[in-house]
Amino acid sequence: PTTIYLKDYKPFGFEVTSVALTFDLHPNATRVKSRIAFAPKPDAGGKIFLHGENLTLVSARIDGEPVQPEITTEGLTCPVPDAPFVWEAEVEIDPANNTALEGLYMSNGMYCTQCEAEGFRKITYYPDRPDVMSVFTVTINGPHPVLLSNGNPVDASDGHAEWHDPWPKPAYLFALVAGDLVAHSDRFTTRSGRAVDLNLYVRPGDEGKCAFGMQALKDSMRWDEDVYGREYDLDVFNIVAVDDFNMGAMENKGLNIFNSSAVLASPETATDNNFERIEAIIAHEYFHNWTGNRITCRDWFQLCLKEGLTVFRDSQFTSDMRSAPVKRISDVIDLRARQFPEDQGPLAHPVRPESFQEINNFYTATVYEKGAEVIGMLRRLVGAQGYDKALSLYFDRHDGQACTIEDWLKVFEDATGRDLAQFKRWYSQAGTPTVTVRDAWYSGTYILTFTQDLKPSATTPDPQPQVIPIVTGLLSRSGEELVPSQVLELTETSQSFTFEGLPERPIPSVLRGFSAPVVLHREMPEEHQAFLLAHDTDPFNRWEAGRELARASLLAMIRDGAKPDQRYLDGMHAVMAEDGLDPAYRALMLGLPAQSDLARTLHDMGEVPDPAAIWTASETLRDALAERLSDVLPGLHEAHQVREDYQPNAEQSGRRSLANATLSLLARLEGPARAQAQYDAADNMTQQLAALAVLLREKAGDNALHAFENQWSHDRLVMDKWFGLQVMQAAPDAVAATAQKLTEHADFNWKNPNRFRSVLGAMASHHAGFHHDSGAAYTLLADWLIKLDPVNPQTTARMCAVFQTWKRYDEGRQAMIAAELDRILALPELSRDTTEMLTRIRG
Ligand code: B3K
Ligand code: ZN
Repeated sequence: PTTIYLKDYKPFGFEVTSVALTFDLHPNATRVKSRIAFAPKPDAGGKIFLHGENLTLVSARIDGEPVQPEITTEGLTCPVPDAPFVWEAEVEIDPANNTALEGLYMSNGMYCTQCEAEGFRKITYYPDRPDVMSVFTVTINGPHPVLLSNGNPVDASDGHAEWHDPWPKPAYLFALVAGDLVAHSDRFTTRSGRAVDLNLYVRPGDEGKCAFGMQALKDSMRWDEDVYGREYDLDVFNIVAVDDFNMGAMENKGLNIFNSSAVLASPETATDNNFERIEAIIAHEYFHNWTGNRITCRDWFQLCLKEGLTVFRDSQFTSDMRSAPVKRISDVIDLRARQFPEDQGPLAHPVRPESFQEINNFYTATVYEKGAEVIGMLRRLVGAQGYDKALSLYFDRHDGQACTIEDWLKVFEDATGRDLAQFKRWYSQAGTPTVTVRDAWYSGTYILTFTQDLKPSATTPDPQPQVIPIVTGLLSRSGEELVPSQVLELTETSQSFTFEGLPERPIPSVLRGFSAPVVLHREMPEEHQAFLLAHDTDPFNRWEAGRELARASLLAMIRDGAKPDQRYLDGMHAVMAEDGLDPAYRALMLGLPAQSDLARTLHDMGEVPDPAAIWTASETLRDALAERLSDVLPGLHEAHQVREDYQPNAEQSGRRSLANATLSLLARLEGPARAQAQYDAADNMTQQLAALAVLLREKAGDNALHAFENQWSHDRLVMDKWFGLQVMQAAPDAVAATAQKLTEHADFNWKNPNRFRSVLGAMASHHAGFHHDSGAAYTLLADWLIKLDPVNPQTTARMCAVFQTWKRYDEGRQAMIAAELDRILALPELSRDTTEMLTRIRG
């Protein structure tokens, strides 16, 4: 496979002045006619290269004259005039057999597309690169009631539709949908008075799951006007729900296409978490209209330009719509679970990678989530006003362009006068910095000393110090804020910050709000964490203090056979008794560090993690927590029942999450009766699924499991939960067998990415089950990756990442995993996607 380098970037030799496409739809023989106006730039060189894959070329003309281009598996090359010319081609494609779900494909009888990153070349010959932007007109012919493409509708009759998108766009934002769909419609009037038709298209039967997504869309449109001054720019905004989809959703101009799991929801079928995720994804795709579509990426190395920024914007939106501290804590949990392993293992790459083989492998937590963290740091460093100024300049200066990270940082430099040369290392260096903090006190003077350390990695062999904003406050022994939060800018390898004239030695609260994506080591007494858990005024750090106590307790239990730490248990008891504290926040407090995260910590300490020991310690600590809270759990459970009609808002879902967290702990004390009662009475999926999870864990779930299946066998999205939960709640030694059994279920439609992930993804995320010393889960997963790769390389490659932490474990496990990796790598026809992933992981 060829490696592509950022340093080799060259602009395309032609302007594309206009694009007209005509689709004659047929499941196995769709005809695509293209008419593309090209204008050569001075150095065009007399011939053109157009990408094209899996296309049958029927005819090609230049200025009306037939031509015979030279065709390879990657595209075609053709001599061209040195003046503007019109390229016309007709190709045939086979959507019904496109199981990779990239390009034009079929899902349950409907046609749909996925072009990002390089899928348009599977539709027709074209310069399929994001810096080539053009205006598209699309005609669709086919016997379907709904025929959609980008932009505004210009003409429609039976079996025929014409669309025109006035905004120049790269081909990756092209979309087409055709099928027997129904619309849930609404309207939105923009700030300047443009009336926009909104439609959410779904398969008949799913109409009842649209209202929430539509409201989220309207909220997003209003929010982007209010907060970023960005208005929508077409007369229609369409969203389509598709069952077979490789990721969450796609921001095609004016025609967003969604995995149905990322948009469809009703109280009976979706959980509170589903609702929140849907709201965030709708916002994310909508926000791309400005950050991604109006301003796009010059090349795929700049992916974080649109993704980091759009994730940052959707996090701001969720913080505004719901609870900001709860959102921040959830994002950090997610970052530690998904991005840290990537940054600290063989797949580590900078937020802006400098080389790749298959770009689809770089839609990663590093590009997305760390990319968003980097913008959060930038905003802290230049302040909210500086950020707003820079963003206005970004939109003014770059609207309609395909940009780079250099353009992005220049806007901040010009708007704020700040030099960002060192800050740019966040984009070019891979790895998670470790920051160590210690303190000293000399009669009234308090000194905090920080050191930063970044381990060399394949892509960053010689790491340099980064700019790390560390938000810090100092508390008195009675919990008063002696020095309010301020940003300490760590720019050197080691640096001290001095605070004078303090009345007493303070307790520091460091890295408030998780102000930088680092691993923080506090060289301080553990009593500090107990104090901060009780007193910190920063909600993130208060939660973090609880986490740190839990982590320390678990590590001591694992390494020294210690008993659960009383300070942690007492601290939790005090927090649970604080009635004024947001229930959602208290529910988060009750969680433990992820078992995979404990494995990472042990590995960092130079030890070999034992997944079974981590599991046992976590279970023991949860049992101890239930014991310690036994006097308050029934009251908490009762007080947080929601008796009003179900609403998926933050307030109600917060109460449900605390009630369900207490239900789960109570079952450890008193058995499954309460969960069974909740299951029987449940009238929404949040309550039903939470109860089922407890019943399964308590090995009392057989009846409920059957009832659930009977009740929901007609609903694909709900059945995904049924499949997944059984694996998630299995004991470690039963995980592989449970997953194996489920793959034999008649409804295990493995070609559907959601269903595949519901079983095999759940298995891989069960730390102790996946790493059970039998190795059964490794083998089962490898078997299925081998089966899926020829059908859907993208989803296969993505799932390979679960092996990325393999070198943390003992020799026996490493040998078993290596054998599975080698078994897959030995396949003669292995996809480029999977080959790249496994080669990097294998090392
Ligand atoms: N931009 C798409 C992701 C495309 C993934 C291609 N393999 C969704 C998003 O980030 O909004
Ligand atoms: Zn995105």
